[in-house]
Amino acid sequence: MGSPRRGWWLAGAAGVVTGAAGLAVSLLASAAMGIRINPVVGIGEAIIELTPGSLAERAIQAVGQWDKPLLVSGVLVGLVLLSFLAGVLALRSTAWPQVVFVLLAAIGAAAVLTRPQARPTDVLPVVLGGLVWIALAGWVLGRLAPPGVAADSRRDFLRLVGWVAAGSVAIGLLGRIVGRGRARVEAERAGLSLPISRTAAPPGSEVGVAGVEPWVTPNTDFYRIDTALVVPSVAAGDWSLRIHGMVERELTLTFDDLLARGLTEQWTTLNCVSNTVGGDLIGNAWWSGVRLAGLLAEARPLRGADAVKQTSHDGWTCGTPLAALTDRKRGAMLAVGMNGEPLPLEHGFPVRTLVPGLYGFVSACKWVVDMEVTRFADFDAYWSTRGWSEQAPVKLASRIDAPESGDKVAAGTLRIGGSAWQQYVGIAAVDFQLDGGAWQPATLGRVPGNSTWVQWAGSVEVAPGDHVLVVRATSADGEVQTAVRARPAPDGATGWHTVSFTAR
Ligand SMILES: Nc1nc2c(c(=O)[nH]1)N[C@H]1C(S)=C(S)[C@@H](COP(=O)(O)O)O[C@H]1N2
Ligand SMILES: [Mo]
Repeated sequence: MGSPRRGWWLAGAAGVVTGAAGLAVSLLASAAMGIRINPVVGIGEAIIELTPGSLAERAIQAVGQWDKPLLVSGVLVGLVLLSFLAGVLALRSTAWPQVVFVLLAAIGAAAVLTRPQARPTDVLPVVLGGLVWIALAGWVLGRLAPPGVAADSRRDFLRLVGWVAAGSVAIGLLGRIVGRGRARVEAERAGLSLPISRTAAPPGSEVGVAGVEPWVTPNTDFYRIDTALVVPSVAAGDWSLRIHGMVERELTLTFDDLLARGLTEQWTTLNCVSNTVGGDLIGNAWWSGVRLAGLLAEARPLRGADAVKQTSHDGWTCGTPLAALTDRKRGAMLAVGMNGEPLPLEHGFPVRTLVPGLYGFVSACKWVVDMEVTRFADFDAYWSTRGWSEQAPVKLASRIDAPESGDKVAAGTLRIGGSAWQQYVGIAAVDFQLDGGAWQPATLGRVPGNSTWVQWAGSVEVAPGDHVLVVRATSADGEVQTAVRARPAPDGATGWHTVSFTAR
């Protein structure tokens, strides 16, 4: 392997390349997922937090505005040095680089997770980068371990390190591009002033039982489901929607065209067909948008059309019954606002479809750019080719939020509550049953219209011991929620939500 000195440098360089590869993957994942606290930011901010105030002040006085760039460079230099060390240690044993990189990943994860605003998912990029480190430590640095890289395979080793270095640079560049695209659209979104209002939950909608999920779901807590690995970054100025197919008059709308039609606003609950009984893939928001019934009336669908195939900017498709979009009472819309803000990027900025009463996978197309009026018989949408139904109206459902399964509560009078929903039909009543006794009527929160969930509340007397609580809703159509258990696939779960808890 040439002179020992050169072997030493080569090993260190391979270590640095390994370190850079994991970091590049992790930064790309952060950019793609829209995570602000990437590992470098996390460690930098952790250092700021851990530095005694007086020392930080003196440091800032010494370097002025350069404090942040210097901190970031410092973090990177630290990573380079430790990666170099990992490479050199690989000459002794394959285990050493693994130990160094696992430690580094653990430090990164701890730094990210201890940031005050961190969400648990913010750690995923660090985990991904850590996995790359561990894989490369075995695959690349493992070749350095005794007996070491033989002279004849030295060129192969250099080539491998070269490829990994080139890959890291490519991933790093991609991360910058993704991050910039997103940052540009985020900036545009922050500067948009839409003619939309912000509204608090209507009086009486909250039943006031501790533990019941709020009637309005804040945007940051709203469940998110989509197939996009990278959230599409579509600027409002670049967006347009084409309505075509079986229509007399094709329409193409820009974002300004859309706003010029005038916005309507409404409370609507959106839920996912994958939600299990008692699950939380459901949220309720104040949506601002343009009614689809009016737009489709302008396009004048042809006789025989029964569906609209919607396509998103990232190529996802769904099929929606034409009748649900043209039904003026239902209030299907192209939404631009969610809880008084432009749509968050994750929820479809700049425009997404919202159709009360249909599960999201057949209606709520985010980043929607194309609507083809057609026939169900003539196309397959993304999920209908994967075992899910072509049509999927929301099923009648109810949920217990308080108590939760496994709770230990005080014996005596217990306040219970949760929510019930069947959008566009509405909820007439909710009943609950304790320990197999008689069904008792719950009191319901007041709701505006029939397309939101409804909170319910009640009181039960619980003696010390184990208890089982069951809930069941009745729709405004008189349907009583079925006890028959069905899985989410192909068109939505059914069954009564049941909670076991203990009183003492
Ligand atoms: N472009 C696009 N839109 C989509 C999806 C998707 O994968 N891609 N998923 C749908 C599904 S399955 C649901 S439940 C809702 C979820 O909307 P949300 O993420 O805003 O809660 O979006 C729908 N719209
Ligand atoms: Mo969904």
